[in-house]
Amino acid sequence: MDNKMNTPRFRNAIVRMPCKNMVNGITSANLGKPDYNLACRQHDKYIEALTSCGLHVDILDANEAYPDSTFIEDVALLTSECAVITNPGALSRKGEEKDVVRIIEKHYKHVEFIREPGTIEAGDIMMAGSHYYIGLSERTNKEGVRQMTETLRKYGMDASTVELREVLHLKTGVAYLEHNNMVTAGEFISHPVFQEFNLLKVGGNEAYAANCIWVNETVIVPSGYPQTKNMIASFGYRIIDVDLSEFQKLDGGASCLSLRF
Ligand code: CIR
Repeated sequence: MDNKMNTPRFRNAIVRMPCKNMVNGITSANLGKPDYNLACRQHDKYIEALTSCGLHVDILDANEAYPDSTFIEDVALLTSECAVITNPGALSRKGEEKDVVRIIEKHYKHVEFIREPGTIEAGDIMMAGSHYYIGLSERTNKEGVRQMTETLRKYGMDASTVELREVLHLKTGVAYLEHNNMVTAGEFISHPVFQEFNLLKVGGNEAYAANCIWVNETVIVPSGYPQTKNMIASFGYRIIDVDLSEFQKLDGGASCLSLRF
């Protein structure tokens, strides 16, 4: 990123190919097993979308040892000042972060680590300028939040905590689109901490689309949610929609599939 105070400009993304073992990923969605081949095609389109926003995309090989490893967002927080490697809270995801360190070290001089007993998954962390909102969730514990906050402060950034009640990760239900605009769904619509933003409120029937991503003035949204798409477009953003049905079956959305920096 060029500038932490103003609108950022992302230049890079890292993604990880889905693995065949994704059919055994963690899920609460009740939408059936994902189709691996279709997931790979959807993932290719997702990469195309990132590329069309001007990003160079590093594509890591699939890792069959970790069914959820395509959701690479959870294993690192990449800021303008430093990278922080997380410690996932889900048992089957512990260790998933290890083989992304090498690629991150190519891009970052400062690489920090969250350590036991702290757990954190970066799907719980949302950047808004140099401030980071950190969800306290089933995956992210108080010690993880403490370590992350301390690390961010060390590099001149700051953080505050948001307690989650219903969703898996913070960014399952909220997305910052820069320019003070924030997409919110469910429990976050009336959350006091977000009332200073211009809230784009997503209805319950389209809640999955609240997990969308701002990439250099384009917003990548999951396809099939026309009200959310039109609402975001009406604010002047370019929109790309990508079918993410196979990732939705594993509770994953647009943010989870990449690290953007
Ligand atoms: C999990 O439960 O860990 C995966 N099945 C989904 C992770 C989604 N990641 C995200 O929201 N950042």
